[in-house]
Amino acid sequence: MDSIYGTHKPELERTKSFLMERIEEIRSEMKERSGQDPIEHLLGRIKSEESMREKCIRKGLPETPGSALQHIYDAIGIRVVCSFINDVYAIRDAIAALPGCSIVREKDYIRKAKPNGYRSYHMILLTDSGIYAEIQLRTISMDTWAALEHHMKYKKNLNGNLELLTSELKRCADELASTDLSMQTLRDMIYDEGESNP
Ligand code: 0O2
Repeated sequence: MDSIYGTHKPELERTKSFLMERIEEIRSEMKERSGQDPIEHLLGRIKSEESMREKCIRKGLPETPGSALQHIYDAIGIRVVCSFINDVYAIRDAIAALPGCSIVREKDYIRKAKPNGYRSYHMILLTDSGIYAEIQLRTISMDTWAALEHHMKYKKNLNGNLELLTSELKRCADELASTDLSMQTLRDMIYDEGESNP
């Protein structure tokens, strides 16, 4: 079977590397300025053939390179996981200012969480070479929660417990969000204190 990406896989790999290198540069600059690494970890992937085909079907699109590259925007997915919320927004601003690409769409699921408790900042970028990429920015807590919720979605035999699990996950998401805010406040206090007492 032909690839869902046609002959464009190398171009996708190059664009993914280009964007990840730019984010590493943003990371180094911020680290040099503040003395702290704003990123806990950075991941990039090309969506698997199977997952892209499944997404085309789900969206009622033909399983073609045109759908995968022009109508679905996350053939390239990059995840930036930060320790603190302020770093998420600082990196978002730096990505928005990058030459060589523009923002097509943004969703702030941190300020406005999804009803299930999902939190993350999503950006869809379009590079000057016409390739789309989805960037997800989130804190470690948000990332841990999303991973667990993702596993639950694919786990069978939860029938009886589904309602309880869903409401408990939502409760955990809200508690983690509140802890993220407290941790940010503590960090601000530690560093403000440090600056006034050199
Ligand atoms: P995968 O397998 O993770 O890539 P889209 O479907 O992307 O065209 P939509 O629905 O507006 O448009 O996208 P949204 O809301 O920006 O979400 C896109 C991606 O965010 C998802 O990709 C997930 O990775 C993640 N995401 C969104 N909502 C949730 C959620 O409730 N829980 C978890 N764990 N992740 C979520 P895919 O393609 O659905 O899946």
